[in-house]
Amino acid sequence: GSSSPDVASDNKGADDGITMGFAQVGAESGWRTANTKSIQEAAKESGIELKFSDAQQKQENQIKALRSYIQQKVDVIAFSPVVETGWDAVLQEAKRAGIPVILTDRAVDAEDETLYESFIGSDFVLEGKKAGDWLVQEVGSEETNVVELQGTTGAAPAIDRKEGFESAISGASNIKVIASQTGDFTRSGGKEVMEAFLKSHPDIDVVYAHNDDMALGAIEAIEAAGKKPGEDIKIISVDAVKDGMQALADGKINYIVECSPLLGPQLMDLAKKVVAGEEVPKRVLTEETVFTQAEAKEALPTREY
Ligand code: GZL
Ligand code: ZN
Repeated sequence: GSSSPDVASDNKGADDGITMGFAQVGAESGWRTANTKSIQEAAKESGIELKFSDAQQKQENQIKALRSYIQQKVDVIAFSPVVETGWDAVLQEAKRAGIPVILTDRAVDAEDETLYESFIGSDFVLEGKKAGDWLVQEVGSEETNVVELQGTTGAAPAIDRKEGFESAISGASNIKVIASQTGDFTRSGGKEVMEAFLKSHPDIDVVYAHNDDMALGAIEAIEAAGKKPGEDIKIISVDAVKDGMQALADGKINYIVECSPLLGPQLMDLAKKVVAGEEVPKRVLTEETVFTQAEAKEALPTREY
């Protein structure tokens, strides 16, 4: 045989033309931007051709994108379902077309688990629990009024972060959620809802925001009302994107539960295995931690997103 190595075997990872159709939620938050970047970079690095769509947070746009990928006969479909329900029909169509589906970031409430190969994402209930656990140890027996900025109505992270937080504080009768409303995971949403909360509740002690973007909007509203975020009104948030971590380091947020958007590399590995017909785990959990103000100061310089 020839002495020189076969060139084709050298460029590791360049698969013979896997095409992935990815239907993204939108560009609503810093987390989403980082998630999109991770997916696009990982596709490039792994030699997978990526067809990408942004649904502006509308389910009908995501379903349209999924249908177009089915028509284009891509090798694998991946998406982050903006809400948990309403996917069975289009997932059945993908199954009938023989195109495997991988869920990333958010889950679906599909009864039939054969409609997708794997779901890679965080445990949102645990994220909510971590937020509540911190508050319980932080306030002790002090009477504490909490207002909650919920994520997108019907989205798995919104449903589950609410559930996890409530379970963590359920044993502390001194901690009460006096108001809870969706800010749709955006800064403007968080600001508008917080302005309304401040008008109707003079006695707010804590804000629990389901993501940093809404927490950053709430900070603007709190400062506009002449109060000090992080002191007069404490803030707990989820994601740990750069802007959130900066506010944490600056003392305007008190605690952030990390939710990693860097799902790209694991997604591409899963996709290659799925297309090759290899067994993959039904559930892949993302690694993530928590940050206090001191830990944010330390982590900021090397923060990837
Ligand atoms: C969580 C992700 C959420 C982020 C928000 O995995 O779905 O959506 O927490 C984003 O910032 O909008
Ligand atoms: Zn559900």
